[in-house]
Amino acid sequence: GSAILRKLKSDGYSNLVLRSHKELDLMRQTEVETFFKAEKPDYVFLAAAKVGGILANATYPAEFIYENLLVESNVIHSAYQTGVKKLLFLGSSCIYPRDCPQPMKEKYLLSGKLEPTNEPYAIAKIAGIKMCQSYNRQYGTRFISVMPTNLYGPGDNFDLETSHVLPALIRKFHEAKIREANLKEVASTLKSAWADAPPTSSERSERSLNACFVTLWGTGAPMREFLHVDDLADACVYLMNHYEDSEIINIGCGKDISISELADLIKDIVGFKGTIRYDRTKPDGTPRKLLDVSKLQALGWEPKISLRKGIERTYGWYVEEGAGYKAQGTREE
Ligand code: GFB
Repeated sequence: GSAILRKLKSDGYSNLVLRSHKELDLMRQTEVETFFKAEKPDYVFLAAAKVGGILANATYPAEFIYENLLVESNVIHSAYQTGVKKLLFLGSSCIYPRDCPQPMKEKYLLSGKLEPTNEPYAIAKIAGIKMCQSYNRQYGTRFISVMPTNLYGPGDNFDLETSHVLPALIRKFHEAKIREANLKEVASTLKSAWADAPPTSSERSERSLNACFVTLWGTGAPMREFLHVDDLADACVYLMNHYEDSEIINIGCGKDISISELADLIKDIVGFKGTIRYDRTKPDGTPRKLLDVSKLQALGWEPKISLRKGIERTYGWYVEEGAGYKAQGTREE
């Protein structure tokens, strides 16, 4: 949501109707109806959702299905009632079947079983798509649904329990780099103390290992596609202006990498020198999630931010503002 707002402002759009989560709770039907009747917006970007990484989805399935169903029902229905000219609904790539042929084409929606770790969230997002399509069919509305791949960027949730993988790894490597630097400092002050009774080399390597490693979840083998939120926002505004179809449309970059490759890239950008371990008690989730973006490309849209550049920018933001930023992991209007 905040990336779309940045994009609209930089493109010179004015007359933007905004409410924070505090000001308007989209789960409250009456509040939403009152807001739409009073403001009568022409165009609506429905980015608000309860979102989270693999563990948050598995731990809070009731919240993920309940909150998302309420938010999208209230907003889509009020948009219809008040004659909104066009609405863009943001879905997710997890709406596709777990064992979907890759890259995933729009036509594979509802062609197989969903990934169990995020099924409640995916079902809520599929319900949102079906609402848009049904309202278009019965009432002649112009509600479009876009399916973004895994997103990252400034303003993300960096909480280690509830976040997605990319912000989690930025934080884990950053904090490990600080531990690494502290350890070096401690080692140099202890050097003289160790002169009489130096630790054995195995003691020493045990100590430095404990301080200088980062633990990732799962096996590192799953493949994921990542898109910077500013590219997503650019695509959303582009589609609001150029896409009219009821059929869903994917938004991604068309390239994926394994979680272990992603970890190596973030480790390099952050400048951490230690080792990576894998906690195999944590789930891997979907083995691969790569979107087929040919439909979007045919409309003339391409992403502009490479993964390395995007992570560098996001890491810069995290160091400057992220540590003090209130983690969302919840709805954002
Ligand atoms: O980003 P993520 O949480 O969600 O995890 P999904 C992606 C992969 O990274 C999984 C691994 O295989 C994780 O096991 N991973 C490794 C980690 N280390 C970590 C870590 O420290 N934190 C996290 N979070 N993951 C989500 C769905 O699936 O994708 C949502 O649960 C949504 O519904 C979102 O659709 C886009 O990509 O697996």
